[in-house]
Amino acid sequence: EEVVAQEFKDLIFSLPKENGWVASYLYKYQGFWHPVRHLQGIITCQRHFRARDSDVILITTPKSGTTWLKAIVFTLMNRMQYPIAQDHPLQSKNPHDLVPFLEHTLYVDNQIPDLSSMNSPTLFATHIPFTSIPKSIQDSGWKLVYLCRHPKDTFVSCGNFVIEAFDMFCRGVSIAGPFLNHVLDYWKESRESPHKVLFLKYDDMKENPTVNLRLIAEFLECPFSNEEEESGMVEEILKLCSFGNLSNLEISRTGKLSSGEENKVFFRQGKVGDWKNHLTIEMVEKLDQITEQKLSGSRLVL
Ligand code: PAP
Repeated sequence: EEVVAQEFKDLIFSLPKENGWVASYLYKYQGFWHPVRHLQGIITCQRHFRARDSDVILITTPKSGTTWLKAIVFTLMNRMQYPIAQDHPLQSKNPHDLVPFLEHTLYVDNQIPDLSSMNSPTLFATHIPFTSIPKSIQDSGWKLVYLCRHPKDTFVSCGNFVIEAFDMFCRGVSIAGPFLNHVLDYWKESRESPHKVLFLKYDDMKENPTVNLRLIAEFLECPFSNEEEESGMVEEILKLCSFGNLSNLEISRTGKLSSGEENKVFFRQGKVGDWKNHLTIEMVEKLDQITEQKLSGSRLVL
């Protein structure tokens, strides 16, 4: 363990470092910025995680709608085991406690979990950028659902509107940033391997939730049967996982995650376009210009 710890310290000292605005410092590893604890988790995960063909991995950048995606996919994939009822796991657990993060939960603090006893297919989540994703995931028959959000709403959802934080976000210095590189890498992968990567947008999910839920179900090879469609299962899942429902549950208002964070921090407004209430015209112009430049030629429109 000491050897590993020393090896990690040597690595940390060799990496570019910046003052963070959510974490105290961010380190640039394989082209992306991470707080030290996440970075340690990523490296342990890269070394030890062995994906199985049936695994499903949900990928987001922070504040892109991770909580929502976890709730939806968990409910969808486990709909036989957990029918929608009063005792559904979402009634008593935050989605983050139902779908663990690889680098923040399972492989955090040098833990190496034994995943062999977990049910198959297993559902994991991560913010790891595509370049750093463990090789075993790339080599397996994994399915990956990526959810992105418009950079302006993502930045605002981070809850720090000071100009220094904004400038850093624009320079790409944010957790798992550069934000747009994270998005673009998965976008490209989804174009090259559409059967492996499903690319979703938060705004789109808000506008067309039923279409997107059916898309996810088909991608994960668990489409809704005619009976399920007729019984209103699609709408029921969306209602259970809606912002209005989840944010009002007792567990969301007063509960804490097993890691100690208060559940209420994951539910703020759940709306598209709140940036209009927080960003100045100059900020909007700057971020729009950076986004347009970065995405030009990619055929991705956010
Ligand atoms: P995390 O990185 O802390 O896990 P994440 O869940 O990715 O956060 O994103 C939080 C955003 O998703 C919040 O957006 P807001 O700040 O603009 O309000 C949060 O409100 C929103 N959110 C949480 N649950 C839902 C939901 N069920 N439906 C839609 N949006 C949701």
